[in-house]
Amino acid sequence: MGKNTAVTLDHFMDGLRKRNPGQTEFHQAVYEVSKPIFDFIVDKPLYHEYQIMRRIAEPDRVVSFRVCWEDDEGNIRVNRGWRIQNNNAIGPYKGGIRFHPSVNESILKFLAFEQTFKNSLTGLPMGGGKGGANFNPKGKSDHEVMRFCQSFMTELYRHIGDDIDVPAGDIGVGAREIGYMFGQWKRITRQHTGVLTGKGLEYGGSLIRTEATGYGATYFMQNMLAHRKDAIDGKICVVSGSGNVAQYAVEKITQLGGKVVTMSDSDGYIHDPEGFTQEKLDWVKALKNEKRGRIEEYAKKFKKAKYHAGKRPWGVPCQLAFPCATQNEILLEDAKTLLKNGCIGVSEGANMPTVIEGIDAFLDARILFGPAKAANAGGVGVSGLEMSQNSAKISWKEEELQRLLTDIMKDIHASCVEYGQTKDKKFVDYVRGANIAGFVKVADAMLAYGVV
Ligand code: NDP
Ligand code: 2IT
Repeated sequence: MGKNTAVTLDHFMDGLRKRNPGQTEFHQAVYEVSKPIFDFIVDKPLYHEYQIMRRIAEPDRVVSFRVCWEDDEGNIRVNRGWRIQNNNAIGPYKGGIRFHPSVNESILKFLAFEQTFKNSLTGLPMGGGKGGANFNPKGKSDHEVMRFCQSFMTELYRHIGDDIDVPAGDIGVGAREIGYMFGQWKRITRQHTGVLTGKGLEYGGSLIRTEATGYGATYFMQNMLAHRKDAIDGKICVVSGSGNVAQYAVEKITQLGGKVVTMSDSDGYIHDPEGFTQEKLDWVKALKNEKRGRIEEYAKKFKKAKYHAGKRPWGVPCQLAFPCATQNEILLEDAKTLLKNGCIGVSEGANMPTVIEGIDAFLDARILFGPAKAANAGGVGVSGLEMSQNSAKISWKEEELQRLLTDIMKDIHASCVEYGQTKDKKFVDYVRGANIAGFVKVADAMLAYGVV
């Protein structure tokens, strides 16, 4: 064995930045994970000798391809698609597909890297992957989206499989897109298996997959609060986003007695001081999912609410914050504002919504901070359950799935406490806990395989 034991975090990060120039989101995600891991493995030479972090931070493969399609006016359009297969040490690659104009290799590499640790935390046998395209579904007709999805799958199909790599939804990819992609996969391969998750209930989807990420992020907050003998009931909550994750976070928070006063999209946020009810939320679901409208409409319909164009909701005073839109949406100054206004808990429904300096501010203030890979793992957790149902050719009942989701979130919380609690038991650093708990299983599987 060589002498790789002396590598420091700085040296490791310097190398990573040099090998991946300009991929700032990827650097950020690797740094967030590596900080606690390098501390944890300082007296564990095997992980150094076998270059475990270096290997997890080098995707198994990055597939990039052209996606050509025809719009409704007969113009030929060209986009770029990717699938990043980061690590399959503990199970088939698994992770969502994102369609958004901002998508690039750096963003997908950060997401695939994060997914590896998140999936490990769920306790289910899933490796980490992510994919997507720089395609903007906004303003496109259903048939344009269909043609794009078909063209995307015409290349992607050769890289995936129910025991190889199982994609799902993410930003810009919901039930409609999964349907079009699954239809094309089935057509090309003549197979009907569980190769995608988030499928419609008629063709192999699982109950509560739609709800799972938002519900799960709320359960994670509930678990963090319960650990401090506190609860969501009666607390003012600020939520960002108005897509899949945000909608079901708002639903569960409201059911648990929290008062949600904001939702947002990329154009601005609405502030409803009276708080959401199920009725108002159902209106938002129809606006977003069926009419594909903008959140601004909410303030026209519900007169007590105000729309704030071009702004994020973090200035609205709250006790709990649920970022559920996208990466880097809580900057350092937003974190400071939240703290100043009395925020005591953050549960990240989105992936990497808080910048590193913001995370440090939350940890320094010792508030409850649930990092994405723990807090939003309920979505991929139920995807794992969808895979199990598909391979066994059965469907579990809703009650059973609800119980399994709450158990998954409880177990993730317990793993974070196990690895993240300070010696005096006065504080849980959930960032440290989640990263180490996610790392150990993947790392030990890699050690078992030797050098591959
Ligand atoms: P959706 O596409 O359903 O909704 C995304 C929401 O975020 C929309 O309100 C969208 O606004 C807003 N948004 C997207 N990009 C930006 C941006 N650049 N700036 C500001 N707002 C933006 O996606 P999801 O709800 O599925 O995903 C939200 C987050 O949750 C993402 O970080 C995703 O990775 C993460 N996640 C999703 C899971 C899932 O199961 N779906 C699982 C785990 C994590 P607009 O309509 O204007 O684009
Ligand atoms: O970020 C995520 O965990 C997801 N987009 C869901 C992945 C999945 O495979 O369900």
